[in-house]
Amino acid sequence: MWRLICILLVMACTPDIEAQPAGANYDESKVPVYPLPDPLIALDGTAIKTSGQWQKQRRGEVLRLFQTNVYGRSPEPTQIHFKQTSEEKKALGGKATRKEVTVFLTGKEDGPSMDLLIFLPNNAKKPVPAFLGLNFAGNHAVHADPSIALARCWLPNNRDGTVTNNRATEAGRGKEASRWQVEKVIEGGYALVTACYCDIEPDHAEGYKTSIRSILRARKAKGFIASAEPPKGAPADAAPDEWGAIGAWAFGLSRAMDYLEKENDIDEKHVAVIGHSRLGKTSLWAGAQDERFAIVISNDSGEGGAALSKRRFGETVERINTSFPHWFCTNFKRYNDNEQELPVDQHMLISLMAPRPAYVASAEEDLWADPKGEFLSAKNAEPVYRLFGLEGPGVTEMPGIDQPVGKAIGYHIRSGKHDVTEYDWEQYLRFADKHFKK
Ligand code: GTR
Repeated sequence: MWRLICILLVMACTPDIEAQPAGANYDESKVPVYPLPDPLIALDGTAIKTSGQWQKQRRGEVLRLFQTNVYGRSPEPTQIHFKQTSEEKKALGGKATRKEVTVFLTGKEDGPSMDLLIFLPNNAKKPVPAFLGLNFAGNHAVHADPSIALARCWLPNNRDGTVTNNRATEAGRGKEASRWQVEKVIEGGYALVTACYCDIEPDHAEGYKTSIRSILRARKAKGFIASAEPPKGAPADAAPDEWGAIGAWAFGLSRAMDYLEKENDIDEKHVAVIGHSRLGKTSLWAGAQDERFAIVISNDSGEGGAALSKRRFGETVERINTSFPHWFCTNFKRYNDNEQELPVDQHMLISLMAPRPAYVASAEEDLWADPKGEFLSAKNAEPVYRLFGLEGPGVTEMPGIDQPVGKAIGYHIRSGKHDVTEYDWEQYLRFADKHFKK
């Protein structure tokens, strides 16, 4: 009886811990000693002291380390072709123009495609700055507007009836609206551009078979060397540094950007790329590779996103590679339970955004994503931003709950759970106003 009472007492006192997946370390005192690789020491030992040296020598090196060890190499950009499928000039009660555009990723109408949903503010001087991000549940889930086309792609089944037989249903309309805050974005004078990530690759271990990953590989993969062990979540003869699903989704974001360069109403020089969770990992990897993204935002991206892997707090490399064998390249599996051997950590991914503004956000109850590790990544990217005369988070200690900090690198830890909320969007809009509307 006493034992039961003690267990119940412990559970009542640790609600955050109980809300997280079991079997992970949530104890700060168990974080190992973890020397971080120095972003400012090049592979040949040169100390990087100027922004010019960073841009010429070190940036490319760091990018290659992430390609080789974490996300894999992406193929060359393809030539897209696109078709507008709808336009409503009086959307959101007249406040916005809503468009839908299909982007054909290999330029061919019988090839893979993604459906963009675009909201443009009617009362703003064109071209407008924009937020671009992938969504989890289909464009129709982003806003309840019944004219938005239902997602056509494979989606994970959901017992709530929003997806059956891996197809979207009417019940899913507006399901993710709180995560997108369309009205707020429009009122702020920004466009919102989104597509469903499963358009680019269905999110499961065999998703590559029907995605752009296989289609481009058939054309371009000659240079790849097969791995010793058959990889999971990738073709049997995949090279150890061949791209995974995160690479494919990031590739999709870059192709969306190709379209935005052709969209007259959007100012392509002021596009912020945003993503939540696995799609936050994706927005970071897209922003690292494609410098056209003028602001890069990571919302609760955690392991393989903004969080430092070497801390082994919450989700670990082994856990993520086991649950999601298709997300990263095969080489990343070498670091299962072996994070200390990683030649990079995620502060170096944030560094790749410099001098462009970046924003990292955490949530207090999202220990699985390691909020402190996310903050430390932002903080340890600061030396690279300093080469450009810029300040990062600015503070030395992690800020309190709901107290945003930072100049060129913004950071906040919000109260509440793993999610994207109105509060998060308020911070991103303020950050974008500061940098885009100077
Ligand atoms: C979790 C995964 C996290 C995060 C999250 C999400 O299951 O462990 O890395 O990506 O999914 O995307 O919602």
